[in-house]
Amino acid sequence: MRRQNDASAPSKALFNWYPGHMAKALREIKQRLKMVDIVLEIRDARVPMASGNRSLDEGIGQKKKLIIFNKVNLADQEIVNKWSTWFTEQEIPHIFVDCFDRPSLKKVISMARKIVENNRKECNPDYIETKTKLKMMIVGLPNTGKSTIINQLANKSATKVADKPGQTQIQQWIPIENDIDLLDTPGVMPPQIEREEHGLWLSAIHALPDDIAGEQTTASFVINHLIGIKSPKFFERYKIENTEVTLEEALLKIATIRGCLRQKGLPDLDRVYKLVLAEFRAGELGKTCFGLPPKPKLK
Ligand SMILES: Nc1nc2c(ncn2[C@@H]2O[C@H](COP(=O)(O)OP(=O)(O)OP(=O)(O)O)[C@@H](O)[C@H]2O)c(=O)[nH]1
Ligand SMILES: [Mg+2]
Repeated sequence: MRRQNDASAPSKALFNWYPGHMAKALREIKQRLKMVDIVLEIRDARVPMASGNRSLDEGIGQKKKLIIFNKVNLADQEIVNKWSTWFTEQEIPHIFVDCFDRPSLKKVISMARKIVENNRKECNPDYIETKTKLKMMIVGLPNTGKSTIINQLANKSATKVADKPGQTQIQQWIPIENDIDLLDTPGVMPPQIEREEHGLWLSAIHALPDDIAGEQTTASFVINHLIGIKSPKFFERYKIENTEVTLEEALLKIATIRGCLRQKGLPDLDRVYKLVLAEFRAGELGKTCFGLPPKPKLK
């Protein structure tokens, strides 16, 4: 079921987006697993848990995996630190990166190489380290930056990128350095989004296309979130002085300050929704995360 421009409480089904090409992509990922040494799962640092995908995990099975939380430059550093501690405690290999920052991205390669080498040693105690080719598969939700990471590592525009979910449609091998091959794969959503809230988070970061939840629903959620966390950049950018502002007041103020007006000075809210989403996704309304790590269980 799809509804557009409806800010009322969205139904669960609203967020399910699993077109046929994703089922095919998942099948192809499973088929190619045998060919790779390690899977790099790309998630969004703003949504560390809900930008994972259980169906991908099941598909990957026992294959070694390194999680890369990309776009850390758009995330709240304090919350990122909490997540990093939590993933370390769970002994889940991971790294947070801004993939446009080359040195941090280079660490991905050394970490992946180490995991593969350790695994080879575990499987074969007589194994002697040799410089064999490293083959890595890049998987993850749509729009998390898989292709951008590959291009950054390859230092050229080897695969197409765009700020829209579903850009990559076919698998493609890309050689980087002399001894590494990376396999780019199309983004795969979970067949079911478990919590309504997660659908909103994934819409906000544009892992889901805007016509699934509707721009009004997603932009209203984003504005409420930014008011809730009192994001200074949000208030500064739209010159909103009252941090207790309501959604309706904020929408009117943004329309006025940014000239999103129809005839007779009426606010053009559709333009406001688009503007807020574009500016939020570009990081101009402040760094933020959705969700916190699970609390430790009381013993
Ligand atoms: N700010 C920021 N933007 C990023 C980063 N990495 C990727 N992007 C942007 O995210 C958008 C999506 O990037 P893609 O590489 O096409 O994402 P993808 O995961 O390959 O997407 P699909 O092919 O649709 O699954 C692009 O606009 C990139 O410029 C990052 O670390 N920081
Ligand atoms: Mg891509």
